[in-house]
Amino acid sequence: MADWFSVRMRATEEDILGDGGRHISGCERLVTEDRVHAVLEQMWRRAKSHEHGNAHAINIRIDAIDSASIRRIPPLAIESLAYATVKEGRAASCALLERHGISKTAAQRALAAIATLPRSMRGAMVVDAISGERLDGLGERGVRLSRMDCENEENFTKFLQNAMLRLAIGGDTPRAMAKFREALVLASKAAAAPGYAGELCWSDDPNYSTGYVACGKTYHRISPMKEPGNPIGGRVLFVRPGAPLAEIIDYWQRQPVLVADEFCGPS
Ligand code: PML
Repeated sequence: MADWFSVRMRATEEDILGDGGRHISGCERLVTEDRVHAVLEQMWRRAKSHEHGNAHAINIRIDAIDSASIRRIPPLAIESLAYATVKEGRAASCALLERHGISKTAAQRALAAIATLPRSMRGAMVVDAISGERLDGLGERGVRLSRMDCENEENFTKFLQNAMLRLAIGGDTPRAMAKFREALVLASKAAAAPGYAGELCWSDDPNYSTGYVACGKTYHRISPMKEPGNPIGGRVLFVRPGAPLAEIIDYWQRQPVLVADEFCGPS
């Protein structure tokens, strides 16, 4: 059995305000030993060339993972929706969430919470799917999902490329492909938690206006979710009222998860 390693990167700007420094970029991988070196190199390049600025500190942490502890899950199904304006994209996101048991109040509060963030968060806000109250109490840090990846990089890439062809998502750059890939892995892991209700997310990358809503076992890629040039993005994870919050957060942060190869046939 191959040995697996969780590799995590977090890059921050200089800590001028004494609060740990502004988050610039992060990355989470779970790979076999033979791929650790290549992943470290990708992380280094990403941290050094981010549109949010120059990284002052780059933290990389590697943890050995017991392969018997890894849980294998299916990826979410993929759909794509395109609109003429941000207003329409956000309205469609709300409608989708509402159709999957998230109240209008919670959906609208989540949209407003992301849109009015003063700066990027490291992790996600966890929100009650009915009241819209934020539950994690983790402030600007939020809940960072960790220890996740696809089981077979080559097949997963083909799976994503097939989905892009099927949905006529054209012209995407390698950077956009990487964002889509990472977001789908994260959203699939998030969705496999007990008490999970859905997710709303868009990127803080000023040049990337596509976001997504995950609900009903589907990743709905939606564009545009923000105006070009806007550096504010974020992620809200909705949980059902009374869901076991500590257990869910522990699963999101610590449980090693792979999107299993057996589910990554033609999408
Ligand atoms: C992020 O940067 O964390 C959000 C990425 C959103 C990706 C949307 C997509 O391209 O499917």
